[in-house]
Amino acid sequence: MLRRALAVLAAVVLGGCAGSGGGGGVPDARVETPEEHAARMAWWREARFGMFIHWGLYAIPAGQWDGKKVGGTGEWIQTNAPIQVADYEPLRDRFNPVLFDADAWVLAAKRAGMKYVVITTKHHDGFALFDSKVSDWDIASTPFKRDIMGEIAEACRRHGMRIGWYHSIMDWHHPDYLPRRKWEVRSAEGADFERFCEYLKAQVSEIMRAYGPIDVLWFDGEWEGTWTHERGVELARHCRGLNPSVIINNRVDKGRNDMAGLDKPGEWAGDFGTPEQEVPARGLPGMDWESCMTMNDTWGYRSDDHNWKSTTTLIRTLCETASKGGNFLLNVGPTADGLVPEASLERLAEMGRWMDVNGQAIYGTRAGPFGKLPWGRCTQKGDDLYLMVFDWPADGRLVVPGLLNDVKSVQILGERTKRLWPAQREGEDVAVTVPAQPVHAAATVVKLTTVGKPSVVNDEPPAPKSGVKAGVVELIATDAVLDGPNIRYEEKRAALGYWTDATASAAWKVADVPAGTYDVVAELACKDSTAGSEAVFTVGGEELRLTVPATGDWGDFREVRVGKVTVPAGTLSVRVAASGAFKEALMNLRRVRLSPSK
Ligand code: FHN
Repeated sequence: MLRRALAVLAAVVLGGCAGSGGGGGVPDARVETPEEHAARMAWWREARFGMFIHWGLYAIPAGQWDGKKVGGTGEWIQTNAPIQVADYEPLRDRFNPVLFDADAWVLAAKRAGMKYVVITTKHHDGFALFDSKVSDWDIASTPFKRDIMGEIAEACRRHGMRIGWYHSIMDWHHPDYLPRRKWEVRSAEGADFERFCEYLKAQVSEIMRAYGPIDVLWFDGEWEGTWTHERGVELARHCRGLNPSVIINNRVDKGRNDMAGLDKPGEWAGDFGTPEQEVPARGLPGMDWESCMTMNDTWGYRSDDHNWKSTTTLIRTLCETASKGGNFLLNVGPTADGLVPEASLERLAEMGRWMDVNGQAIYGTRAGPFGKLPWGRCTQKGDDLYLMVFDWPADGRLVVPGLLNDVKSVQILGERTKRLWPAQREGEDVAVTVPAQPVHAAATVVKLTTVGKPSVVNDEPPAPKSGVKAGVVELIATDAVLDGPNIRYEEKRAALGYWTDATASAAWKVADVPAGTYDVVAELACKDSTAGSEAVFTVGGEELRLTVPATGDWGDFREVRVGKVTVPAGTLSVRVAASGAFKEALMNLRRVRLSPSK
């Protein structure tokens, strides 16, 4: 699929839009070879760690409007309040971030061990942080006037960092963008989306031409119906035509499976998948991907968001992401004055101290060979295994399960004696003798060099847990096929969560189900204030409806009887979705069980 997707992108860049009969007027459609693609992606795969920056007019209200708190992330305040365009525009006259210092921001990223910076040139509110020749809804029309993109680009080059531009397709300001928000008074009369696409292309051309070669284009806001696969393929072609080495994310096109970030099967433009606020349970095998996350709960600055993830969590997420072969794009949301919040700077500095010692376990590594490790994660580079140990063994024995190789050497990164540590074989496992105390509480890295290419017995991802056991059909959250926006598997709850969109669904297929009548039970949780949504369980050909009950909070799971069904023998399809009344979220769902009726 990846090679075909590359062919799509390459053909778009170098020839007509793939699958569209060669439009675009560029005759020489040449497919980028895997070697050329690998060369283009090389620095990005090496980097593994970058800084995301969400900054714009929304930093001024910082989550409040008309004296009231507005829910949601800071950069969505225009829609969440909501704020009519005419009432949002005066923010332009107040944007004067006199404390903005591009070098300070870029150095904070560099000292954290990050290798690239991706900053919002334009978010959904349409406001350009650069001096645009095609709009006065831009930085030049503010008291600040300075060209933020230019200063960031120069600082990145000064400090050896790669440059990424985030650019939103969705635009809540431009009169030609459609659809309008439901709450808008602004008429859609005369709006011409084709004209908007020309405007979008013109601004993308500006940010690609005005600042020298840009390394990453990070599109977003691609999910609305007006943006199409054809438009995405054409925009990607246009960008690669301006800079053949630019790397483009999958949100330029329509291939993103929402927050899960991975491409739906098919032929989509874009070089990497973009899971958001999570690390996919099994990574995204066979494709490049990057998990983007906030450090607290918001992308754009909110003055009231103090829910900061600990540095331990951030370091372990970096380890988790790299151990599955992905990049980690960690966000900061600067204030309206131009300062990165102190809490962010503290965490970045602490991550940097960890990376100073352990960076080799992250940079240029690929996914480790193990399916699951009880004590931590693992990355690999040639014959070196970087065992990133979160739970340090109290007995001084680190057991590496299923490692078939003999061990050439064992070092512990940052360990003061710099000595080698003994390893002995124990059946299929290798036990490494380690000191009583870890080097770093968040993650201590044991670098184990094998004799020959590492191979392990449990290199398969965990087998699906769903199936028929003793006549009972168990459907486990982790095996569900998810569809629709936001819904995702939450490791820490071993359940499906973020079921915040009424179009989302979870589905299972189970073979060899005996014919019979079954009682259907769901193990679910639902916060009291959100209870009452209507769910439909489609089991085989029957539909069971459930009004989702309150269970206390999102982590309070209990078994709820859904109903009774009769099914024929064979493969059974089960699907759970919202149907009818819908509150903020449908439920958190851990499992569905069908037990033979007594
Ligand atoms: O709606 C945006 C959101 O504001 C933020 O920019 C994130 C970052 O990946 N992207 C969209 C939500 O998926």
